[in-house]
Amino acid sequence: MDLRNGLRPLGSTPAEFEQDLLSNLYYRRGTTVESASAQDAYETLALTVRDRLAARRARTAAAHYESNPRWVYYLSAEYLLGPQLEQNLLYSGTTDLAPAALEALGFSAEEVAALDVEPGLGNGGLGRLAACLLDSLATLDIPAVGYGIRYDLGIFKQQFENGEQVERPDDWAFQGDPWEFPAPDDWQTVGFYGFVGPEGWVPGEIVHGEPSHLLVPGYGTETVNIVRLWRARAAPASFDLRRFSAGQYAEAVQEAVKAENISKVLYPDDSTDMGRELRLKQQYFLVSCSLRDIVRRFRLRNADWADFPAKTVIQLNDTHPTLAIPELIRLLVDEEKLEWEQAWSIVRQTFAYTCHTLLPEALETWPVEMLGRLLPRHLEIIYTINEALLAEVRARFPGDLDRVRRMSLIQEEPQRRVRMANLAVTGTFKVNGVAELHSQLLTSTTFADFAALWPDRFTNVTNGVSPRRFVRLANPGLSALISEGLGSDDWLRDLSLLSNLAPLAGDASFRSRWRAEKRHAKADLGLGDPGAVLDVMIKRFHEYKRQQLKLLHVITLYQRLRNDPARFGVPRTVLFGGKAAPAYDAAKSIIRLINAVSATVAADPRTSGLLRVVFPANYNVTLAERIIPAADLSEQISMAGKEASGTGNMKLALNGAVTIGTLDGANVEIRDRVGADNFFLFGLDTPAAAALRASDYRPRTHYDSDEELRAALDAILSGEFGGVGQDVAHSLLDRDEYLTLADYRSYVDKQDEVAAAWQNQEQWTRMSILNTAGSGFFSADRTVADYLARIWRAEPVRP
Ligand code: 7GP
Repeated sequence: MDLRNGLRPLGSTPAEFEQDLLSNLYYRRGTTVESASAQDAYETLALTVRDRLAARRARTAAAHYESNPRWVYYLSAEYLLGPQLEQNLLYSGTTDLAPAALEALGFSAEEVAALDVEPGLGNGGLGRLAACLLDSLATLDIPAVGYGIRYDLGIFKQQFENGEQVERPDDWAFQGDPWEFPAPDDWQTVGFYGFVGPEGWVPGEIVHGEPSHLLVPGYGTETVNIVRLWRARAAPASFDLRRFSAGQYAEAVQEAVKAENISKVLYPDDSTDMGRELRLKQQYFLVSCSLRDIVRRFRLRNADWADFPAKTVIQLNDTHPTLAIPELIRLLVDEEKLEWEQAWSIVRQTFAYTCHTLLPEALETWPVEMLGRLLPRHLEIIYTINEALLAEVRARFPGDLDRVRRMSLIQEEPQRRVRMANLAVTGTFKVNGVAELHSQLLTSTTFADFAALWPDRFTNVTNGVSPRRFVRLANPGLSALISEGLGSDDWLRDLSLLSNLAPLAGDASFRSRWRAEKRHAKADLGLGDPGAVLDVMIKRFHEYKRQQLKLLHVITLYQRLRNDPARFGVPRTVLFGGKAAPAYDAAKSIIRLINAVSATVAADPRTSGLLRVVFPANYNVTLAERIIPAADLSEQISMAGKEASGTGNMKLALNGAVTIGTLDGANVEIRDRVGADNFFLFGLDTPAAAALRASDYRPRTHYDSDEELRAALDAILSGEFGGVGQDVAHSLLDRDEYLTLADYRSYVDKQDEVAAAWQNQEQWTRMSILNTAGSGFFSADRTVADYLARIWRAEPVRP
């Protein structure tokens, strides 16, 4: 019998949906209508929706098996998937069925939706990009699997105590996660430590990797892909029964606890030495489990290793999974007994690497001593790769010892360390940056030596975002208006169609409806003053992103309000959102100062109705989806040459926010597409910023010469804002690493233009519509199409 066709189809009528909900409540949840809690209702709804996707998953897997396609494997230490319920309702076509069925159980859709906890398995842009790419891979019917780690504790919950960030654990799966399919029988073993003997590596410690997967449905297609997440489990033998019986309870579980710590927590920061070995263990754990799974999947339909690169492309999401390169060599040479040359050639045709940064301090390196202790065989392999690399460099650039030193996989001074980015470039066939400017800077600065050796290896793939999550789900009102304006909702699968909105910017009645949608979104957020510009800066806290520049502007506005009201401009609500790495003191000081300024401004009756500073705690995907639709002004004000791309900038522009920004990252491309008239540009560009940095930059000259800047910094220094923030002011006056003071005047003047533009609401709305109309390029569907054309070369398979 054809089991696939034997699957009973799940109904799509309200009665059938209700029936399924009921039977899931009884048979799978094991409870009854009378005793069902809201949590029961939520989990039962999740199961009912998930079943519909699982049926599509079964058909997808069958089609994949049938066609034995080329696979795209995405290896990422982070995924910021966002809340699952609303997305899966939309993608399974059950959004309209759920409320009535829940009602029948005695629950409202809202109270049930509020129980949907987002899996915060990532820090920021890199993790959210991974989630958007998986969404688009499924939407484009590409056979793909995402691999990651199922951290018990995701990105910390941010709370403010006396204005300071405090971090609380995020036990996101405490009640279980109804969306995931655990497969405890499918575990892999992972080794650590030990030694290299004549037969190869003999690990000294063994940990099990237990997978579970989440469904990744495509939009408007049958395809459902998966993301497979690994969780560390102690081998059963690691429980010491003898000690337990002797009453030594802690000692009895010591080994098991150590093993399971590997997937305990997502690292919110890698800037401290503490826990670094554990982080390296996490990276190898991810790589080892995933490669074994990839090989198992290859073998389902293939026998010959020579076919591996044709059937497999593995994308490394930054350097965190770079150990996959030596690990695949180890599997091929030590376990499969291939020759080194063949193994190296397979590796070099299989992996590709995406770099997500321009900060030199964010390029990972590991102490040789640590890596060699944890993974002795991998260190040998890295040395062998390095010998070949350096031989090639010497042959191409005879006598250029400094170049050899720079390109080596091993940094010698001040401590011997393995340079993971160099390894990633050496072991892959393509390396991409994430925006045009970023990719140019990678080849002209970060990887200039490698680009000289292998120019064809480098390419660009500009980031994109999911229009389903960040427009359709986040902003249903505006989405309906867009669909009406365009005559269909085809734009959700072809975002370039948004360009057809441009003529509607000239239509006064369309503009007034557009404004009404912005007003609704603001009211939903509880920031309902429609007369005030909602000025939004949402992103991780980092000095290069320059939240401190926005804050200086806020202080200047506050001082104008008191001393020179004529220069104040228009009413504003300034909204900050974001987390700082727990060990990043300078970023935490900026957070504390923002909260202090917010309190001072709120306590001053003169600001009433004119200036507000709000900073909701714990910015995450859930909150982003509420803030982005409401925003009027998008702050993208990093020091030029530092932000690789940005993706919040795209989400905000797509939802009709107008950007004030520097020529950095993808801002450059956004401005090109929405038009220079619809973008507020300020500040030094990359060459000017680099030149100033290289010169004898004196931030104090700006303090001395600019009265408003001086007043703002003096206010901080004098303790006017709850007595905090002096450290922020001193750091700006003494060092100003990211040229905040140099860009202050240009920024504040540009903000005055923003205020003037806001006074003409018709003109502003025109700009807003043209931002949406011009942003169709920034769909993650286009990003995936570019990855396919430039790197992956995989074909769609439709179930
Ligand atoms: C971020 C970049 O900072 C951001 O500009 C970019 O849009 C995003 O990746 C997606 O490409 N980088 C990270 O989140 C990160 O952790 C460290 O980078 C390597």
